Amino acid sequence: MARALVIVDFQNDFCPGGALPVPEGDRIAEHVNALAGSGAHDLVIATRDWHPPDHGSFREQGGIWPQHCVQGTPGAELHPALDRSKVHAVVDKGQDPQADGYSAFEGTGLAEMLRERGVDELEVVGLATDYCVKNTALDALRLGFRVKVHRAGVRGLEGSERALEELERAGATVS
Ligand code: VGL
Ligand code: ZN
Repeated sequence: MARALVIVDFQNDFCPGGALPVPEGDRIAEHVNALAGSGAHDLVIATRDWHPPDHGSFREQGGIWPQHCVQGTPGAELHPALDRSKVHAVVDKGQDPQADGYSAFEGTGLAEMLRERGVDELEVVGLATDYCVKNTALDALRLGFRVKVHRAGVRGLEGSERALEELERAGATVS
């Protein structure tokens, strides 16, 4: 069986200076790069929040977020501090204008990609702990993957602790 590292939405718009900045979002880089380069994963995946310009989660469309991670814009690019040379595949999420698309499993084919490669265990890091990291990890647990979340590799919009507790209750390992 195989293990994958999933780096959730480590993008410019979720880092300081971006459109929807997560406090200290850029501070995960060192831990994430160390994990990606550790050789402990058979597959390293980076997800991108990848919204159409009229995504329903944007305030202009009646949603709750400022416009962020619009497909093809600099804000939607992976953060430059992420060592791309260790990333095997990029998975784009949040493309359906009508769906929140917080989870990297929503409409992406990620579960099939992982199963094809025999992955049964996921290590999850990235941004934001309380939205896309949480929803991705909860979906992974529901789908039957073992899930480990690295505290040093996540940051939240409203903090991380509540989401990490919820993930532990749902069966994830938090370290
Ligand atoms: C996210 C809010 C809106 C995330 C994405 O990546 O956690 N949060 N879109
Ligand atoms: Zn989004």
